[in-house]
Amino acid sequence: MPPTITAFESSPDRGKGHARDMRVRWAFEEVGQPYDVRLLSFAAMKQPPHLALNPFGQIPTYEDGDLALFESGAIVLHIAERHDGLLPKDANARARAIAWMFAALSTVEPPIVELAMAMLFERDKSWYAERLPMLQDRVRARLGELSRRLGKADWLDGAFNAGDLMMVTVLRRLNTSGLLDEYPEIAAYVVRGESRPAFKRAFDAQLAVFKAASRP
Ligand code: GTB
Repeated sequence: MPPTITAFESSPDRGKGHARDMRVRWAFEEVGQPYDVRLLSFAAMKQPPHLALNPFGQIPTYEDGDLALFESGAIVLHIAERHDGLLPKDANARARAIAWMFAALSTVEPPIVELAMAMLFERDKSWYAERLPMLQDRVRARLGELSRRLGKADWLDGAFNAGDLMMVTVLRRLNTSGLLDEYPEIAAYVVRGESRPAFKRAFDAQLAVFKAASRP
C-alpha cells in the first residue's frame, strides 16, 4: 500500500498549488514514489479522526503503515530520507540541504505568509494601507538576502535537493505579488523549480482535485 496524505477537498487557492500538500506531492514525484490522497472538508479536518493525525486540524498529514506524521517539513524530510533523489549522499551536503529546508520554513516562509494573510484578510481594515509596505519590506529583505546567496547559481547548494523543493514552494506564494519581479534571479529560480517534470505532475494532480470539486 502506498503512503496516504491528506489534502483539501476544495482548496481555497482554486488549484494554484499553494496549499502545503503541494510540497509533499512534489517530493513524492521527485523520488518516484506513488501515493494516495484522502481529501478532507474543513469540517472533517476538525473532527477527532483527523485531529488524531494532526492536533492542529490541518493538512497535510502522512500515513504509512503504523507511522503517522504531520507538518509538511517533517513529511518531506521523511520522504527524502527514505528514497534517493532529494538529499545528497555526502553527509555535510546532506546536512546543508536540511538546513535550507529549515531556512525555507522558519526564516523565509513566515514573512511571506504574514503578507499573504494581510492581503487576503485585512484589505478592509483602516490600517491596511499603512501596514502593507512594512510587510512587503520584510519579504524584500529575505528576497534580497536569498538573491545575494543564490547569485547566478541554478540551485542553493549544488544539485537540486529537498532544500530547493521547500524554498521554491515557499517563494511561489509570491507569484502574483509583483515582488519577485524585483529579484530576477529569484524569479528565475522559482520558474526553474516549477519547470521540473515532477513539479508539473504534482501541480496537475492537485489541480485535478480542484477541477473535480468545481464541476457542477
Ligand atoms: N506548519 C504546517 C505544515 O507545514 O504542514 C502548516 C499546515 C497548514 O497551514 N495547513 C493549512 C490548513 O490545513 C493548509 S496549507 N489550514 C486549515 C486550518 O488551519 O484550519 C495553508 C494554505 C491555505 C490556503 C492557501 N491559499 O488559499 O492560497 C495557501 C496555503
